[in-house]
Parts: sequence; C-alpha cells; structure tokens
Amino acid sequence: MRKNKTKGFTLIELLIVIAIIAILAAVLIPNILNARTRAQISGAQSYARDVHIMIESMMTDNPEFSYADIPATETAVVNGGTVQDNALDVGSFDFTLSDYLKDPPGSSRILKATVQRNTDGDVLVKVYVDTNNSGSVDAGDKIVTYNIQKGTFSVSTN
Ligand SMILES: [Ca+2]
Repeated sequence: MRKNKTKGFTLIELLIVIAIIAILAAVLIPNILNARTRAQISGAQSYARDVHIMIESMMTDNPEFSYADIPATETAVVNGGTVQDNALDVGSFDFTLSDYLKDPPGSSRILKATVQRNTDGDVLVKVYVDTNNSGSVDAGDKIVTYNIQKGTFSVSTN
C-alpha cells in the first residue's frame, strides 16, 4: 500500500490561516471592547432626552417658568444615580423633580446629570457616565452633553 504524501497542511497554508485569524482579531477585538461604552453613551443620550422632557413638563405645569430661569451654573438633577429633589428650585418655584424625572437605570452607570444655561442662552444637559467603572465621577469618564435648543449631542472625556 502506497502512503499518501499530500495529507495535511503545508507551513505556508498554516501561516496564511494564522495571518487571517490575526487580522480578524485585530478588527473585531477593539469593536467588542468599545461596545459597552457605546451602549452606555447611547443610554446617556436617552436620559438627556428624558431630562429635556422633564423640563418641558415642568414648564407646561408652571407656565411662569421658562428656560431663561435655568441657572448659568451647573445644577445637578441626578446625584449618585438618584434624582435630587428640588435641585432646580428657581425663585418661588418649588419643583419636586422625582414627579417629573425617574432615576436612571443602574446598568447605565449614570452617576450624575446636570442642567445649566450657557452664554448663548442655550440649556445644556450633561450626563456623566462612569465608563471606567470606578463608582465615582473621575478622570476618564465620559460626559454626554445635549444642547436642548440646538438638539445636538456631544461626547467628551472628563
Ligand atoms: Ca469613574
């Protein structure tokens, strides 16, 4: 009986397969690692819209209140993942924020959300996401900023 000498893979074939696997891994691994951060940023954008809806609801219930009443300094509406009641107290208004805004889901890692009016008069909603999983707002975390008047989002690193 003759032995088949063509069985198995040559070194070149093995090297090509290994190279293809390495290229696929180089493309896929960063994508997989960033997927969680992208999901958190998407959740933060959704929450910023919730804050916008909350402000619109407050203005519907209290027509005397307007965007111009929102202070120019950052005012936390969510602290430690919990809606901070009356954080938007302006003049004689005494809002109970939890009537309008729900706590962010724990899985979204939203630690803080603030509102403030900028020098253009636009109201900015900033959502601080604990992207580095430290349990607190610190350097390296992402901040999603929503400009209510312009309807634009931006993402920055704390
Ligand atoms: Ca952090």
